[in-house]
Amino acid sequence: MINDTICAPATAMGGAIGIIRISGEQAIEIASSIFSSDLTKAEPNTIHYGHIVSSGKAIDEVLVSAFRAPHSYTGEDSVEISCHGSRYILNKVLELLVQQGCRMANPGEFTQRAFLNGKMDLSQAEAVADLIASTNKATHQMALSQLRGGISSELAVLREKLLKLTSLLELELDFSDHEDLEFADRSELLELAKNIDNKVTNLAKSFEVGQALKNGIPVAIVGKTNVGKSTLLNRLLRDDRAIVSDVHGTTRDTIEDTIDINGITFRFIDTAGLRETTDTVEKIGIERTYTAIEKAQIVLWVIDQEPTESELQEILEQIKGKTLVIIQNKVDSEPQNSNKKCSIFNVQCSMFNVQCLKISAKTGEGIEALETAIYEAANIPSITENDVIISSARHYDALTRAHEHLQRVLDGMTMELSSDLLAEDLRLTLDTLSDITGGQISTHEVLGNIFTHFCVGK
Ligand SMILES: Nc1nc2c(ncn2[C@@H]2O[C@H](COP(=O)(O)OP(=O)(O)OP(=O)(O)O)[C@@H](O)[C@H]2O)c(=O)[nH]1
Ligand SMILES: [Mg+2]
Repeated sequence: MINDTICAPATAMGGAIGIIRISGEQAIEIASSIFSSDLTKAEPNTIHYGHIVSSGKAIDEVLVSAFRAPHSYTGEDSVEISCHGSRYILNKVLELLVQQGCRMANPGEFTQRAFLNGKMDLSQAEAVADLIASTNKATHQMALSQLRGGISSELAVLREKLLKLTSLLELELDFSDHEDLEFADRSELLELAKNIDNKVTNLAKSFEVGQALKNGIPVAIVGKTNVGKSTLLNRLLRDDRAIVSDVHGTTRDTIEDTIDINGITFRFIDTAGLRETTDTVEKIGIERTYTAIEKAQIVLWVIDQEPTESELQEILEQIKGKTLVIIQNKVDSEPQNSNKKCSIFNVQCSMFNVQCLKISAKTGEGIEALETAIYEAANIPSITENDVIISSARHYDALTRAHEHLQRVLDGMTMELSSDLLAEDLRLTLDTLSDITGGQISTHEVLGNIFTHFCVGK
């Protein structure tokens, strides 16, 4: 029901100030009924000082902001009450509001109303949740671009092109018996369709970057037992996260944590050291190491002495398809006269075109250079708020389906199918793309699914 009036705390409990949000037809009347002065004549976008009153007693000294439809976040009459952040006060005010006829809002219900009232499209509404959840510069930029309509405007351009293609094909159909009329060249239409498909595919491809930025780029730390993997994890996290000991096989399970390097989140995964073992638990741990390698984008292979050429080749064999950085640890315990800069190891690595670094996880030597190497290995394109990057699985799914429909259009065109057969797939492409902005979505189930991931009060 969209015409009831909802309320919810909009701030986390425990701050100096707590804000309660109310939205709906009765928002101003209900707020007025618990406020020390009359708000029903309040001008739009005004702030009022006074008290929240219950049975003639003041509960708190507050500021009340009043917004009139359609100029509010939800597009409805809305009120925000700024109280002191006490849990007691906030609960009391909410209780009074419910007594006066408000309903407690579901998660994301304010934003859902903003969408249903046409204040934003669905991709922008989703960006609100991403903006709140953003933890670093990259995720902030992505959410901001989406909120400002980045995806929506890219899709609007695609829509224009698809409509043009559809109408040109329809023209062929309508006048196909007029032999003397000339139509747009089929090869031109094919170019147009290819151009649309390229754009759709590129957007879908950006999902990989979007996912990596959102969840952190997975970096597995692997190698034989006792080489200092867990010490390295702790050093990178600047935290005593994993147990370190000189016993071989200390780490039995994968241990994950994230840090930001230059505004990008990396998810480091410390793993059980690789060795032959008969221990059942350790075996399971080692299986998990291989799973971690599979899932990682970057693998840091740690060794504690110069590898032989065959060892190096063995490592390269195991890490196919991943970005590999070989790390020789424990340089602090290397003999004084060993040349740290130029070794056979370095020469070999450059022969195999692999990055290699010498560090001491114990003293911190070489860690800064390692962080730079990890950042470079991630190969993240620099992102500005104007770049459109897909970070939602729902959008990715729609783009993949749109690409499939477009493929059928392209195949049909090369097979010179008639326009009416192509039109159906073109219509499906349009429908699928408009799922992203919410043009076609009306079922409660789909909307409910999207908005339950929001926090209450947003
Ligand atoms: N001298 C020196 N010792 C180190 C360094 N890094 C780790 N160690 C020592 O090497 C031993 C093993 O370190 P861990 O970090 O537990 O090694 P690991 O690779 O996680 O070992 P497993 O979990 O058994 O696979 C410990 O005694 C560490 O103190 C280093 O840079 N220099
Ligand atoms: Mg360990």
